[in-house]
Amino acid sequence: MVRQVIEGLSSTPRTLPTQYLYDAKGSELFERITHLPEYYLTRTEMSIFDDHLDDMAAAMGSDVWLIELGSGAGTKTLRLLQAMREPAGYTPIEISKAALDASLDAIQTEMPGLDVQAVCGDFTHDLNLPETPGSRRVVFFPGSTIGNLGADASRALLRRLARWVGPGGGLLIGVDLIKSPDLLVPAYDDAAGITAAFNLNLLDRLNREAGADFDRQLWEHRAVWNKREARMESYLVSTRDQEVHLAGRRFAFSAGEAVWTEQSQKYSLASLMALAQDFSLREHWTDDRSWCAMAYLEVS
Ligand code: AVI
Repeated sequence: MVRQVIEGLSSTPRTLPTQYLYDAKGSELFERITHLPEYYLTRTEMSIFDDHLDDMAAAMGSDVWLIELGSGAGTKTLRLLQAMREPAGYTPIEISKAALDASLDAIQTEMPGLDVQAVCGDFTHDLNLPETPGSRRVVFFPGSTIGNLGADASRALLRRLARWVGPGGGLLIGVDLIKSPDLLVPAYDDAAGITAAFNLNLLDRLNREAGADFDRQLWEHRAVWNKREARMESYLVSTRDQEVHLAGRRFAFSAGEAVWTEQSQKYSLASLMALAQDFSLREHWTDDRSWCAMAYLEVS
């Protein structure tokens, strides 16, 4: 963490590593974000699920071993598994042991006969997956989480997923579609300030875990729509000239200087498929307003 933070604060523009937004407090704040009136994403994806669950299960076919990336609470997954025709098994991949255990409890209670082989780990790294002989693998990756990775990392992940599932294997992926900044900016800068608290919590974590001395009162959250790159960008902006210390180093910030903490890529189907070069688009589903999409892709 210390190495990554020093690297980020020494680069131009300055950055802080996105993955550290999700400590216990950050995960709790993100859960609150998903219920905010301005944050349409979770609700909209759920409506696509409600309307098209059976179509998704049908597109995936039978005898499928479902692999889920970042399974979290796993509410959608249980419904998907129940809609699938005799799933061969289920592998949730989740970095948080506590979240993994909670989702496994729910699945095992509701579907006691299902073969479940969980992996506690980081799906952005190569992992050893359980053997799934005789069944087709489909990766389930909802929530537009791919949008937080950046183009290079998401391309690399999609390439790895294609290897994991192999020829004929699939990917059911949820993405947030390009839309007006009038909707996007409030979604990432809500009136109640929960997204601001989520972003600022990163500073508390770096103080606690990396020995930094950020004063969170001297920083502000900012959300910006980058039209050219089709992504929302979150920053922490220094409200005055100040110095921050970390691991024996001194970082000077001027008033108004912005440190980039997160990106949320927005997609068209074409831009998604340009990243997912090993896959072909089989089917996709959207909501009434075409705000979000679930796409089913297969390795040809
Ligand atoms: C998890 N991820 C898809 C969220 C997003 O919309 O990019 C994270 C988030 N950051 C601020 N609000 C939500």
